[in-house]
Formats: sequence, C-alpha cells, structure tokens
Amino acid sequence: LVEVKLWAIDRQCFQTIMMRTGLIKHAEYMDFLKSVPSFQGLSEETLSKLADVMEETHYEDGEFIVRQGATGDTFFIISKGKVNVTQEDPANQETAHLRELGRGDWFGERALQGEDVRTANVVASDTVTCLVIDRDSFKHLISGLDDVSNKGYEDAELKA
Ligand code: 6J7
Repeated sequence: LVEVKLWAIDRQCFQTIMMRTGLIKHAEYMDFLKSVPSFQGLSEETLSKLADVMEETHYEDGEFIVRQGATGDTFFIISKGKVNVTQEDPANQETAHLRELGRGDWFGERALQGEDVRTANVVASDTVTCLVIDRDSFKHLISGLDDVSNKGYEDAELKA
C-alpha cells in the first residue's frame, strides 16, 4: 500500500477552466486564420465556425501526413513546422520533390474536389502541427474561395 495525496477542484472551477481554455484556443485559432492570406476573403463568422470545428494534429519528422493514392476526407492548414510535397513519377518510379510548405500554407483540397484520392504525398520535414478540417466543413466554409477551388499546380504536375 502506498500513500496517495490528491488535489481536487470542484465542478464549477473545472468548468470555468475548461471554458477559458476553449476560449483562449478559439482566439488563438482566429488570430492564426486571419493571418492566412488565402482566407482574407472569409467573414468573421465563417472564421469563427472554422475555429470551432478544426482539430489539431501533430506529426514527427519524416511522417506521411498524406499519401498519394490513398483516399482522403480532410483539408489541412499548417500552423507549425515544414512539410515536403512529393509525387511518384509514373514514367520512372522515382519520387519528385514538388515544393516545401510552412506555417500558413494549406493542402489536401484535391481529394475533396471530384475524386477522393490524394494526388501527392505530404511528408513532415520537422515537428509539424496541422489544423484539420473535415470534408463537410470544407465544403460549406472554404470551398467557395477562388484561391482554393482554382488552385493550379501545372508548374510541377507530373503527367502520366
Ligand atoms: Br502543395 C501541392 N502542390 C501540388 C502539386 O504540384 N501537385 C499536386 N497534385 N498536389 C499538390 N499539392 C497539394 C494539394 O493540396 O498536395 C496535396 C496532396 O493531397 C494536394 O491535395 P490532395 O491531392 O488532396
């Protein structure tokens, strides 16, 4: 048997802390979303809805966030770290580096438009934090943005 010492907080106090933590997170997300150039066209109300539904995810250096060919239902905004976007070249089975993305950049819209298949790999090249948005919220809150819906990658796209 060991002696245990516990600290306890009451319901009221716990709920106040949870509420404040949520409010602080929400304010932090709002500030961040307002700093993303592509989201400048979104209203305060839309940004607030986004901040409500976003989920924070974390990745280690080298971890695949998105894998080419896999099905996907989520849109990502990078809030911390760097990622590499790569693509398998069907001609020679080699992996081509397309670009590097960092804080404020986003990806994953392709699988949410038309076919639900990921068209490139996105690999963490650092400790990465992403804010993830589900297909439904993407559709309602983000897909109307020209920047996102008309994003072209012709410069680097590998053709079969
Ligand atoms: Br970022 C980025 N650059 C490219 C590119 O040059 N070609 C393709 N196909 N995708 C690119 N991406 C992003 C885009 O958001 O990588 C994501 C991979 O998952 C893609 O969306 P996705 O196909 O859902």
